[in-house]
Order: sequence, then C-alpha cells, then structure tokens
Amino acid sequence: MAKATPSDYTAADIQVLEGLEAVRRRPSMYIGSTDDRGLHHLVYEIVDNSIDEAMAGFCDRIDINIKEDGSVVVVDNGRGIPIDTHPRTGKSALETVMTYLHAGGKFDNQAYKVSGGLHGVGAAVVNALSSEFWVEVRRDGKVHRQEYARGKALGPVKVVGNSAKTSGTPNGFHPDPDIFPEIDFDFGTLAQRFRE
Ligand code: 0RA
Repeated sequence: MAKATPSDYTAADIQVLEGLEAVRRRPSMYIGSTDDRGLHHLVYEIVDNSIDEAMAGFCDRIDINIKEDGSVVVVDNGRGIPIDTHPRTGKSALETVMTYLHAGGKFDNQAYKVSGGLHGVGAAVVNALSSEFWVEVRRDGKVHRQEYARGKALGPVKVVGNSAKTSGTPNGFHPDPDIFPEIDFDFGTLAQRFRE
C-alpha cells in the first residue's frame, strides 16, 4: 500500500488532532482537575452515556468493573453506538463519537447537560486522556471493535464476532499516567455517585 502523504489528511482529521491536543494540554478545562476528582470524573463521563441510553428506555443493565491494573470497563445492554458513516466526518458514527469534541468542555459549557441527543459527548475527552481505550459495539448481529491510544484511533472499526441475540456497548479505558499522577479508583466514591 502507498505511504500516507500529507494530502491524505482531511480537514476532519486535522480537527480531531486539534481537539485531542487541546484536551491533553488543558485537561482541567474538560474534567475539572487531574487529581482524584478528575480521575473519577472519567468514569462518570463513560457511565453517563450508558445512563442516557437507559433513560431513553433501551438499556436496563450497566456493569462497571474496576480492574487491578487501573483500567475500568463499563458494559451496557443498550442499542450499541451506531456504526454507520457519519455525514460530516466520513467516518463511522462510533469513531466520530470517540474522537471528536462535539461540544465544548463541560466546565466551559453547561448548556449541553440539558439538551437532548448528546450521547457520547464526554467519551472523546476520556479517550484523549487515556493511554488505552477500546469499545465494542454489539449491534446488527455483529460485534464491532475499535481501539485507540491517547485519543487516536489505532485502526478502523473491525467486525470481531457475532452477537445474534444481544446488543450493547462494552468499553474500557486506562487513564494516561502522563496526565494523572495517581491512578487509584475508589469503589466507595464511584458507588456513591452512581446511587445518586
Ligand atoms: C443509538 C443512537 C445513538 C446512541 C446510541 C444508540 C447509544 C450510545 C451509547 C453510549 C454508550 N452506550 C450507548 N448506547 C447507545 C445516538 C443518538 C443520539 O445521538 O442522541
């Protein structure tokens, strides 16, 4: 295959990189801080997307797993994030949700919290601040998977299996140790927020 040239970069790619760099340069603008609070905020951003899916009536189970290695896995049984091509970016809706900042940071834009149709707003921020991020969409009878590092897709969305009877969005991330000085999730902190 021919080597990538600068002309292979579309305006959309450049927008993605500028977005990621902004988040990594000033993480506190997006998650408040990079201490313990900011760290736990990453989990809330991801779980809130599954909660939105539950509130919309499509999901009745969300599993949250804190792993020994500092990563977190969230699994819901909703519709699965759409994987069709997004008209504006030319990429899958999944990659678009995971790599574009499609609204301002939470701490400079309160508006989006109350507007509808904003699934996945925080996922791109969490992705940008994670050394590893993966998502599997169970939808249309198939399991689709994409992986990222520090917000950049490592490859295209691939079909990795079949999911005849189930749908949902398992996803997981490891916070970037270059951003977070201490990675130690507290069950009690997370459980209290989820009860609320
Ligand atoms: C269908 C349509 C849309 C989102 C989802 C399903 C969906 C998103 C997430 C995020 C985590 N789990 C999910 N499960 C389903 C897009 C609808 C919109 O943009 O409002």
